[in-house]
Parts: sequence; C-alpha cells; structure tokens
Amino acid sequence: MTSCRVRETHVVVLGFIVLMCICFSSIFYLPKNEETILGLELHAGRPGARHVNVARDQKALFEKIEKANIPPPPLPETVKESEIIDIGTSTPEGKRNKIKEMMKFAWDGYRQYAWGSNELKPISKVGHSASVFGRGDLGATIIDALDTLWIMGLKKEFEEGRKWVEMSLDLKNNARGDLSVFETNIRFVGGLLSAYALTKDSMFLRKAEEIANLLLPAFDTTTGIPFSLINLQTGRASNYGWASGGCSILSEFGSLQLEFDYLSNLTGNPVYSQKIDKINSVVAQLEKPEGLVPMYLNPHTGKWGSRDFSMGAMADSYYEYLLKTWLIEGKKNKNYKQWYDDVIKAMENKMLYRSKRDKLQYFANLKGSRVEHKMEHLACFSAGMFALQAKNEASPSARKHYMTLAEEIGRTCHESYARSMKREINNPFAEIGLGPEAFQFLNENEEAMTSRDKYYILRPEVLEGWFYLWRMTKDQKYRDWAWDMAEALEKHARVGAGFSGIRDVYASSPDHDDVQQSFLLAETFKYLYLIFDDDSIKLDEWVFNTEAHPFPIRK
Ligand code: DMJ
Repeated sequence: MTSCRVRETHVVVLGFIVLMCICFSSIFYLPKNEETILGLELHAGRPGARHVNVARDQKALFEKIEKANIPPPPLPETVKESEIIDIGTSTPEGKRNKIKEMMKFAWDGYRQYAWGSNELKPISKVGHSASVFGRGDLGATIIDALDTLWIMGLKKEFEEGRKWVEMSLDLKNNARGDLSVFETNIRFVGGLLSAYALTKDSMFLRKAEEIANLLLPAFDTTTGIPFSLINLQTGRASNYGWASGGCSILSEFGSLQLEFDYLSNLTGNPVYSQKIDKINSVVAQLEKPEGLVPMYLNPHTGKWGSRDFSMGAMADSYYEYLLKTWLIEGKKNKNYKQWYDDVIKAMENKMLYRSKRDKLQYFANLKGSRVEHKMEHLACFSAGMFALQAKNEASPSARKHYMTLAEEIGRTCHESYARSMKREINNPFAEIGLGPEAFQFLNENEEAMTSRDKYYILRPEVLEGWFYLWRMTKDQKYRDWAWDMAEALEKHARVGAGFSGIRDVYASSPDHDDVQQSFLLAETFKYLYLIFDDDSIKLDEWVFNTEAHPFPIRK
C-alpha cells in the first residue's frame, strides 16, 4: 500500500516537472509578438536585426494593400461640426489656410469612406458615382484633386493620391458600362496632364496617354466628330438618344483640343492632334445660322441637329476652348481666335440682354427662334472667359469692351448668389448665399432671379469668373464675394464627412443632396485658394482646362 502511494507521489511530481518544463520552454518557442496580416508578418519594433525585417515587411505589406486595392487605414474624424475652425480670418494668407483646411476635410472624408470610388456621399459616408463615370470605381475624385493638393502644398495627401494612381488607376480593366468621353477627357486626361505639368512625374503622363488611347474608338465616325459615350470593355461608342435624335454635343466634341494637343506635344505622337484637326475642319466648313453655332451635330451626316444655342450647358466650353487654344499655343493659330470672335459677336447680337430694373446683363438661351430669358450657373464661366480675352486683346477698344462685359456678367452672377441671401417678400427666409443652377428673367422687363432650378451642386463657374476678374482688375470686391461664398459653403454645405450640394438655395435651412462632386476639389476649392494667392499659377504662364486643371502656355 505504502509503496503504491510512494509510486503515485512520484508520478504526480514527475508530471508536474514535465508540465513546468513545457511551459518554460514555450517562452522560447512561441513567436515573439507577431501578428499576421494578409499573410505577411508585422513585427512590433524591437531593436537590432529585426528592424531590417520590419521595414522590409511593412513595405511589402503596403505594396500588397495597394495592389489589393484596399483603402488606406481610416482616419479619425478630423473636425467635428461643433469644432469648425473660425473662419473670420482677415489676411489673404489666413483665408488660404482656411480654404486648405476645407479641401483637406473634403479629401479626408473621401479617403476615409469612399477611397477608390468616384465620389463621396458625405452624409451617408459611402462612395457615390455619377452616370458620366459609367458603373466602375475609377477614383475620379483622386485624379480631379491631385493638382489642387499639389498647389495647396498638401503633400502627404498628394502622395496618397499619387500612389493610388500608380497602383490602381486602370480604366481598361475597371471601367464598366458607358463613360462620357468629354468628362473622361477633362477630368482624367486633364487631371493627369496637369499633375504631370506641375510635377514632371512621367507616371502621370503615361497614365494620361493610356486613357486617351482608350477614348480613340469614339472618333471612328463617318465625319470624325466623336460620339459622347464609350464602353471601354467593348470599344463600342454611342450618343445619347435625347440629344436631338442621337447627335454629338458641341461642348463635348468642342472641348478636347487643350488635352489632346498637349498630349501630342508631350508624347510626339500626332494621333491626338489629328483627331482635333478633323473636328475643326468639319465645323469650320459648316454654315453657322446667323453666325451662331448650334449645340447638336450629327456625327454620321455632319449636319446640325436642332437649332438650340446657349452660353451654358451643351455649348459653354466650346467657346472657352477656342480662346484658350489660341492662348496656349502662344497666339500662333489665328484660326481659333477668328472662330471665337465670330461666334462671340453673333452671341452678343442675338443672345445678350439687359434687365430693366437693375440693368443686369445676361446671356439668354435660344430654342430655335424662341428666347428663353434664363441664365445658367454654368454660363457664368463666361465672365472669366471675357476677362481673359480682354487681357489678351491687342486693341484698346476690344480690351475695354470685353472687360466691361466680363464685369457686367460677374455682377449678374453675383446677384444670383446675393438674392438667395436677401430676405424679400417672396423670399422671407433666405439666408444661404449660394446661387441656383439657373436664374430667370421672366422677360426683358421683369426682374425675378429665382427659377425652378433652385439647386446648387458645388459648381465653380460664378467663382471662376470672379477669380479671373480679381486677377485682371485687382478690385477688392471680387475677393470679398469669393470669401462670402467660402463662408456660405462652410456654413451650409459642410456636413458629416465633407461638403454636400443643396437642393433649394432659397430654403430657410439647407436640404442636402448628399453628393460631394469631384469638381469641388478640382475647381471650386482651387479657384477659392488661388483668388487669395496671386503668385501661384499666373495667367500669362498657365491656361486652365474646363475642369480647372492648369497646362503651361507654349511660347
Ligand atoms: C465641370 O465638370 C466643368 O467645369 C465643365 O466644363 C462643366 N461642369 C462642371 C462643373 O460645374
């Protein structure tokens, strides 16, 4: 019995010793403070040789994350609505800093919640895409924002964007459905070319060329006038059914020169410029009704569609690109200036009106012979175009004439903003201070600047006009108006994770559309910043494309 108990005691003691040995040795055999993410080891920083692995492994991890298209790690909420920085800054530098903070807020929200999507829904905090981008996630906001980030000196953010472009921008494989040729050109090709122009980083040029090549099948029409839409997977191009029976649109096929000519110039490949020459030769030969250029053209027959004319949607950047192509080529190609002069003179004759009460000048739309006394927010870009023209005219009388017109249009467009702020009998709650999509003068004699198009979607055109006017005249009122707009954006458009459009600018409090358009970062914030910075992007050295991406003037 006793010997049995002794043996039992031995077994228990032996077992205890073995257990202790296992526990003790496990300290040496277990991995040391390691985590495995995506199959790669991440080591907590310890001194010595392991540091080399940390750096190597982290680099590999980040490369893997980028390749896998995984968003960068979320940021903490940057600024809570209750903590919005006081914007009562009085110096241009203080104002620039504030605009930079707004840009960073918009970028951070996109980065945190919608990285790689086209745009952000800043209230829902998810990605968003407009139909112009098709159905794929193409990172439109990243490309559109790059040059603004660079100009503002937001280097870390620029680097994040640059890396995404290098690793993940791939329209060939990621685009889905029909993309707008025009939007892809002005935002993607334009944004990348501008990033190249500012940084000389050849990766941007390579990507721009890649995307432009994908657009080329859209030009394979009987006339060479490109289609509006392209499916990059099938190469099939088409037009919108609603565009006067399937026509191509003036502002779209007429706003490719700046990007395509610059691309030919940089790459030495003439194919892009040749596409533009073809478009020009078709349009130049066509008869212009009373000197005006209609907004629809059939790409198969080479004939105009319905006789509709506008300074705004469907036409706007056609005029802008005529003037700017003349300027960017160092005023060498006189054809562009001649085409520009001809059509602008006709528009002044047929479409320019002045309201009776407040003497506000505006460009009306023409639908056939019917005059629509309505001016669009989009058409307000023309204040900037006329100011730029005036500055570059040789004759003093033309300089004076177009600068006066620019100032008049700038004032009218300002009034459309101011009247959403004025409490009047028909507008007792107004206080938003941002302008509507379009404003109406019921006829020449009647002043009523509201219209059914009451929404404001963060567009830049009114501000764009004041930016040029400030740079040309140095009249303080343009900076004041721009700052009022910045305050209105901050107060009424800033929401949870970014900035949102507003459904009714005349409402007592804003009802948000929950979309942060990519052009807010490409254009609106850029012009806001640059109006307070006279030393960046000088207008005798740079020309902005219609998405506010600057290209250098070729002298
Ligand atoms: C931008 O994409 C461009 O400015 C275009 O020329 C017109 N519309 C938007 C902004 O409003």
